Amino acid sequence: MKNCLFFCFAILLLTTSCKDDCKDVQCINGSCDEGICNCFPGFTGDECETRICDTLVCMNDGECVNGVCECPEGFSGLNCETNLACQGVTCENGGTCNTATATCDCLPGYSGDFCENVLTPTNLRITAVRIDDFPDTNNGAAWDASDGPDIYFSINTGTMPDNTQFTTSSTMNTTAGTSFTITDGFPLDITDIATMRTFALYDSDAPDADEYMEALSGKLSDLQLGFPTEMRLYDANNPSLEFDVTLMVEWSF
Ligand SMILES: [Ca+2]
Ligand SMILES: [Ca+2]
Ligand SMILES: [Ca+2]
Repeated sequence: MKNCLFFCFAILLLTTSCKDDCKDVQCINGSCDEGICNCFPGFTGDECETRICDTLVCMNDGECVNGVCECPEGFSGLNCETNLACQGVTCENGGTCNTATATCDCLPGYSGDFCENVLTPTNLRITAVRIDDFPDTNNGAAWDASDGPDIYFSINTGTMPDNTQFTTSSTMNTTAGTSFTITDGFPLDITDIATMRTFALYDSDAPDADEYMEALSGKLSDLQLGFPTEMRLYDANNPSLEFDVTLMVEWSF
């Protein structure tokens, strides 16, 4: 025990007193200066034991030389990650620069060298509808006596709801507050998105007459911000209106 104490104390003394010299410092690929290893090019680590090229990734066929990426013509950056072909090329409307051609690859609906032109859609295809909110009650009464309403969705031209033009199938006995998606009845192709339309929900009560639930009127073109894949029918000015429906759509140009 005594021996050990003395030994440990000696080690401690040694380490503190040797801080400023290189007696006990081993620099595998470098030279020692005041107790610190200065590594040769291409090496790193306390003892310069690590070859930088073992861990450095040089992209785009770059080659690691002495710890530095040497990039082929047309590329730059620490990892050769920058393709100079696209430098100064700014693509608009979500387009991305194609480094092979140094031109912009545009999202559907846009054209031009920089995707600056907005195309006019020729067709809007509705593939499904998701119902997120509908009136819980029929002016305080239950929609159906013993179970939930059997909801279907209609689209018609004009400002009044009309379930004789386009309707989906019904989702039986729905529960308020639970979203559901209807695909039956779709796709529906619409070429005139600027026409005034009414979107409505009904409770199917066949063989009796169906009950109208709620509706919203408007032009699909007013909802068009870019070319979204989902279009929400919702009245932001009247959030208490229990009607929140989202159309799943595809555009053609
Ligand atoms: Ca009913
Ligand atoms: Ca029902
Ligand atoms: Ca019903």
